[in-house]
Amino acid sequence: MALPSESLDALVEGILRGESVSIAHALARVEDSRPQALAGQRALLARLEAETPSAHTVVGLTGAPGVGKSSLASALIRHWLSDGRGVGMVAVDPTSRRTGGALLGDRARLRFPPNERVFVRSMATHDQLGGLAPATRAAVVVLRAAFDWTLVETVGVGQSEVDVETVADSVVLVLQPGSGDTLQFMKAGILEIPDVLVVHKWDLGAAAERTRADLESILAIAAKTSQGWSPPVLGVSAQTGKAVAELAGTLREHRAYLDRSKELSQRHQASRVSWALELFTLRYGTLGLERLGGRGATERLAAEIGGTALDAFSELATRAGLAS
Ligand SMILES: Nc1nc2c(ncn2[C@@H]2O[C@H](COP(=O)(O)OP(=O)(O)O)[C@@H](O)[C@H]2O)c(=O)[nH]1
Ligand SMILES: [Mg+2]
Repeated sequence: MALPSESLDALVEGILRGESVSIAHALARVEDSRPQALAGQRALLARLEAETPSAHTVVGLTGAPGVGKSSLASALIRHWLSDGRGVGMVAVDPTSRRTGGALLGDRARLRFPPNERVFVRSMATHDQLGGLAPATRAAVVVLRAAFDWTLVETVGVGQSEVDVETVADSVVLVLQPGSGDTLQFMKAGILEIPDVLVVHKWDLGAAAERTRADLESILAIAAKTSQGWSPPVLGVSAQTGKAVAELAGTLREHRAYLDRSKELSQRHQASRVSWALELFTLRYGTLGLERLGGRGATERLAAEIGGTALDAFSELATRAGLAS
């Protein structure tokens, strides 16, 4: 159901001011997966995309469970708040077998005083195809309209349903001392090289230094093919606060690089296309894709259609003769 236009105005204004009540209301609307919710979502999304301040940045924090992503997010959020910036966060836990305790731990780590300009949304899914990814993307659109910085925490290294690079402007891979498996993956070229690498728990000493040295030797090989931005490796500790400010500075620099190189608009376009495709595949499956000539053709079509990801999704459904 679409909102009357005055209510939509009030909702969008509340979000732009970073008001929790408006943000929570909008998140509930965009997370509604019923088909009849689509029209209202399209209107809201179009308004938010048009009015999102251009300076916002979405940062993906990814890495294996336990490396300290939530703790690092908390430290970054505190840094940004003390710098007068507002922060939104989506913490995604796509693994169904994790205990409730782990999630509760995250919630404790990510608690802030109610008067701060911060909004944290935790998302857990209990099955593999829970529609988690579209909800994450939609939440990001709401949060980035409200705050300068939006963090998305996902369990990375290939297991995640949400490909974090299709939601984030900057991707930070968090490793801890002894991250042998991840390093092997990188060496084998299985992992995409993220924009920033963090060797976390730097307070652990020599083991952290060894991990950084291993990482730098892998990157030295990869750097020969990279152009423009060389991913820096930072030794950080959320526990002691070491290099948290440096990480925030690096994220600012990466954002400036994205602007300069025009990569930002390319990433936004890729994100729009992958979201439209994901919604379409979720709703209509291979039958839908076949009607449009297969996955590649559907993707090209989505890229040609203007508007938001939801507009593209609706248009794809219409062209496939499947719109309800
Ligand atoms: N030594 C050390 N331990 C940390 C640091 N940050 C977090 N931890 C611990 O690492 C564990 C996992 O942290 P968490 O933030 O939940 O990791 P996540 O699963 O990646 O989100 C917890 O027991 C934290 O107390 C750090 O900077 N140094
Ligand atoms: Mg976590």
